[in-house]
Order: sequence, then structure tokens, then C-alpha cells
Amino acid sequence: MSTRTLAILKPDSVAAGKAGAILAHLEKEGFTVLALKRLRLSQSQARAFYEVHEERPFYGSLVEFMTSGPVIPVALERAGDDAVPALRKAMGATNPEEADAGTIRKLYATNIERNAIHGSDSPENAALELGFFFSRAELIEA
Ligand code: FUP
Repeated sequence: MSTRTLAILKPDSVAAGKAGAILAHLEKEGFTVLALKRLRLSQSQARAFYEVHEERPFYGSLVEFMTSGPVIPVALERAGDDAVPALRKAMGATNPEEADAGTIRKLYATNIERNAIHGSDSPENAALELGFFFSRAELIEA
């Protein structure tokens, strides 16, 4: 069996030309890129995506950052039952200063906000977030 999760290459890593390096890193970690697209989030899309953080002090700044340039949502698949935790491990801690050596955020993030990549934090959220960016037809294995 295999499982799926959603990553977003954030405006900082896309603008820095690190999208290819991060995708290569994910492939080395055993992920297959099932689908991807490049788009600029609108204010209302970014606000909706981060709705759970609405009451947090960093919400406004986070929405501003996530709409500041193009992002690349990526639907990822991995053999086994642990795509979600495997992506979180490959990403490293939210704050790159606390991220383990060799993780994507340690390698490519600038700070806790400009932290290169998003990854779903549970299988339930992975399903919701995959559906936020990709249609069912786009997620059918070619
Ligand atoms: P993560 O799941 O690791 O992306 O982290 P969270 O869900 O806790 O936070 C979502 C995003 O909010 C982070 F990627 C960056 C931003 N954030 C801040 O800007 N400041 C903070 O103190 C915490 C999170």
C-alpha cells in the first residue's frame, strides 16, 4: 500500500530557485510526485488554508507572506502507511534554528515564517489539503 500527503513549496523557496532541489530531496526520501502546480494564492485562499491559525498573533503576517509570490503545491505519494510523518521528518522543525541537520528547513529556510515548505500534519488534514489544491481527476495515478 501507499499513502499520500500535501507539501507546499512556499514563496521564499520558490523565489530562491530551490524548488528543484527540494523536489529532488523529497524523491530521495522515497516520495513520488503525483501532481504539482504553480500558482499565486489570493488573500482569501491563504486565509482559508491557514484558518486554524486565525487567532494566532502571526496569522496576518503569515497570510501576507504566503500571498507574496508563487507557491508550488505538490501531491506526494510514498510506499507504506507513513507518508504524513515521513514528510514532517524530512521537513524538520517549524523553526529552522531548531531543525535537525540535513532537513529541508535546516537547508533552505530563513526563519520560522519564511520556512521553505509546508507539510500536512495528519492524514485527515492531508486529505483536506490535497482536495484544496487538486481535483480528484488530477490525483488519479497516470
Ligand atoms: P508547521 O506545521 O511546522 O508548518 O507549523 P505550524 O502549523 O505550527 O505553523 C504554520 C505556519 O505558521 C508555519 F509554517 C509558519 C507560521 N508560524 C509563524 O510564522 N510563527 C510562529 O510562531 C509559528 C508558526
